[in-house]
Amino acid sequence: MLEELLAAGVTEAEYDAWLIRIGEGDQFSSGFVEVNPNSKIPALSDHSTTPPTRVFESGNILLYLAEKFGHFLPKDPAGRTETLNWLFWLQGSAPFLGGGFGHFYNYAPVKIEYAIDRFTMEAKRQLDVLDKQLARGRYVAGEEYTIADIAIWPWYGNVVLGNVYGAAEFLDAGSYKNVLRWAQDIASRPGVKRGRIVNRTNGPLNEQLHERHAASDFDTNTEDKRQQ
Ligand SMILES: N[C@@H](CCC(=O)N[C@@H](CS)C(=O)NCC(=O)O)C(=O)O
Repeated sequence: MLEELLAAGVTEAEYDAWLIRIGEGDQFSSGFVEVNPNSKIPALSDHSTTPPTRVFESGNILLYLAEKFGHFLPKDPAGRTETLNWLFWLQGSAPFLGGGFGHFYNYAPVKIEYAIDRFTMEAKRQLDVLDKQLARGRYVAGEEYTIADIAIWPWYGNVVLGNVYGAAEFLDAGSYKNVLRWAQDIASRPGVKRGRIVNRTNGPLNEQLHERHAASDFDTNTEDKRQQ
């Protein structure tokens, strides 16, 4: 979202992205808990206000930034409501995809057939819902790129592009043609190409920017450069 705002010319969206290593428990440190008492990433602290404003829950972070800077959330009531329909849809659905399907299919140390079947069925049902919606327009909430796309792409976009869980074939991702077309479309956006590598600690070294404190970090501080 912040890279998209900068790409849209909002210079005030310049930001610091600090790395919170959840595998090492950084999310339980007192400083982080002050910003998000629920100890989950992402969390935002807006220091342009006095006192700083804390924002947690990814959906609320997107809404906060969209309203603060006036981008990616339609102003007309119908467009705004449809965008929020899909933003809230993502917040309700993603735990089934990540915590359900992703966990039992990919991460769980024991493979439980019933759990895999249950969450595969649900993940495919959600992909079908999204596919039907994307048959109606270029983006999730219509012809305009919104915070609904920004929220949904990292989950369902990455699944159909084969970037997470190694499950694209298993889920028959190619059959969700509209989701795939949308996922590829969004993947080509310059802001998305930059944003997806921020705070990333896996994958190719040139696609890992552990911390981002200035736009120039994309040129100088990716892990391939830091480890030279
Ligand atoms: N509903 C939250 C979910 C955030 C969430 O689950 N974050 C995970 C990483 S994807 C996390 O921080 N896990 C750390 C932990 O559970 O200790 C949001 O949308 O912001």
